[in-house]
Amino acid sequence: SSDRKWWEQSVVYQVYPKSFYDSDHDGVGDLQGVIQKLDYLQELGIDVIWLSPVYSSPMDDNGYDISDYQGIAEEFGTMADMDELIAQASKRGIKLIMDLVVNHTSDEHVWFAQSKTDKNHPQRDWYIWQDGIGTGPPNSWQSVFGGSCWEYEPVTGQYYMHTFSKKQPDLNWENPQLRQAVYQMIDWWIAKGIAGFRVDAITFIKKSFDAAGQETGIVKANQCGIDTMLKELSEQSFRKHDLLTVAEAPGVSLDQLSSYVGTDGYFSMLFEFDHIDLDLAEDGRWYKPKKWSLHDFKEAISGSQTLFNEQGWGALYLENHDQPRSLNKFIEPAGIGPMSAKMLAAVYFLLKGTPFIYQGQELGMTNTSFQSVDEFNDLASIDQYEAALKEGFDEKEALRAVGNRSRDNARTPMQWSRAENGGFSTGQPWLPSNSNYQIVNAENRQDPDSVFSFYKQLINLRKNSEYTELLTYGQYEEVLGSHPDVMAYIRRNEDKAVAVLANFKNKEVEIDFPYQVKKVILTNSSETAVEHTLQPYECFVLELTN
Ligand code: TEU
Repeated sequence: SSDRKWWEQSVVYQVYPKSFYDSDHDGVGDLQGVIQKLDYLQELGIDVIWLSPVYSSPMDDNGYDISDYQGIAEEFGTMADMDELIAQASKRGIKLIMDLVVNHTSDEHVWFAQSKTDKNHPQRDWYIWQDGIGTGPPNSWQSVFGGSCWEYEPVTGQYYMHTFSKKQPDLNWENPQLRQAVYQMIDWWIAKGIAGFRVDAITFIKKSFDAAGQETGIVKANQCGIDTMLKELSEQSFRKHDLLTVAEAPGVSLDQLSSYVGTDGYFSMLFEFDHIDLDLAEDGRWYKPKKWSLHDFKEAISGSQTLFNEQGWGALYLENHDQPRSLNKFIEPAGIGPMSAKMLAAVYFLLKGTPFIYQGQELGMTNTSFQSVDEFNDLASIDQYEAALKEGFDEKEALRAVGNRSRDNARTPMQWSRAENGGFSTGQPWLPSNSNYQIVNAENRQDPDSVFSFYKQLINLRKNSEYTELLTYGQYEEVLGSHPDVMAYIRRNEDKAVAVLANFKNKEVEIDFPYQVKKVILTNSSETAVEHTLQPYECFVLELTN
C-alpha cells in the first residue's frame, strides 16, 4: 500500500569509523577506509549505513563530543571525503544516515565558548547554567559516566550541567534559538543527500529541575514535557523530508512507544533497551551483573513485537558500539562460535522491524580480554573500574567485571583478514585488535558455512525472496512461550507462515512444536528436518503449511 516506507524494507549496518578500516595506516580508521570497504558492504547486501560520529571533535568520547557539526574530524578525513562517501555509497544503492548528537556538544564547540564566558551573552542560555548551593553543586544528580553532572566554571561562577562527561555540556532545549540552530544544522546535512539520522541520547533533552525532591542517582531520561520538544523536532525538521530516523531512547516504556513511533510518532523507529540491558543492574553499575534468564529476553522481545503488530515499527538489534558483543552476552563461554552466532542472527533478524548489524557481528566477532586497566580506552569503562575499586573490588576482580561489559569490546578493530592487526591497519591500532583475528575474520566469508554467508542469506530472505512480503509486514506471534531454553516465533500473513526456532543452550533440548512443516528455509544445522529435539544452538527457519 502507498503508506509503506522505504526504511521498512531496509537492512542497516552500523559503521564505527574509528575501528572500521584505516586507509592511511595511522592506526585510526577513516572515511576513505569506509569508501574502500563499500564493496564489502554491497556484497553483504545491506541498504543503509549508520555512520557513528565523524564530526570535528576533541574525541573525549570518540566523537560523541562534537565541536563543529559542519566539520569533519581530522583523523577521519575531510568534508570532501564525506561527500565522496555519500556519492560512492549511492552509486552502490546504499543510503547513509548520520549520528545526530544534540543532547550535548563538546565543551570546545564555539557555542559553549560563547556561553561560558559571559552571563549576558545571547547564547548563555543555549546551555544549562545554575548557581551552586553553598559550596556544592545545584543538586546531587549524577552523570551517566560517573560523578556529579555539574561542573563549576570559574569565569562566571556558575555550574553547567552535563548528562555524560564534563566535556559534553548539555544543550538547553528550552531555548527556542538553540532549537532553530539545531534544525538548521539538520537541514544542512539533509541537503547533502543523507537519508536520515540515528538520534543520540535524545530522551535526555528534557530536564525536570522542578520535579519534587533532588534525589541522588543518574540523571533521568524521558521526563515529563519531552513530548512538546520531540513533536516540534519532528514537525519542524524530520517530517519535512522522507527520512529514516531512529531514536536511541532509554527510558521509554511500552505504553509510550506509540507516541514515539506510532502513526504520528516523532521517529521512524527506536532502539529499546529492555532486551539488551537484561544483565545490567538497576543503578547501571557494570560490575554488579544481574542474573537473567531466556524467559526475560523472550518477554522483552515479545512485549514490543506484539505492539508493533498494531502500530509503530521496530529497530532490531543485538549489538552496537556501547554494548559487549552479543555472543558473550547471550551465549555461555563454551558455546561461543559460528553455530551460536548464526542462531542469534536468525532469532532477531526475522522479527518485525528493521534489522541493524553492528560491524563485525556478521563475522561472529567476540569480546576481547583486557590484561590491565591501561587497555581501556572508553571513559565509561575507566569510570566503572574506579567505582568498582571504591566498592571494595580488588584490581583483578574489577578488571574482569568491568571488562565483561566494557564498551571497548565492541570497538576493537574490524577483523578483515589473518594479516597483522586483522588487516585493519599496518600501523599501531588505537585500540589493540582482538587476539582471535586469525580465526575470526572476513577472509572466509565466501564459504557457504561462514557466519557472513548466513547473514547474507537472512538479508536475501528479507529482501529478495518469496518471503519478503511476509517477513516485512507479517504479524508476529510468540510460540513455545514457556520453554526455558528455546525461543520461537511465527510470522504470518494471509498466504504464508514462517517459524523461527532456536535453542539458546549448549545442550540438546526437547520441543513440542505442534505445527506442520512445509519446508526448511534456512538452518545452521546439518539436519534437514526438525525432529522432537534441537541440538545445541540449533536454529531453523521453517515454512509452515499455514
Ligand atoms: O549513549 C547514550 C546512552 O544512553 C548511554 O547511557 C549508553 O547506554 C551508555 O553509553 C552505556 O554505557 C549515546 C552513545 O551511544 C554513546 O556512545 C555516547 O557515549 C553517549 O550517547 C553520549 O553521547
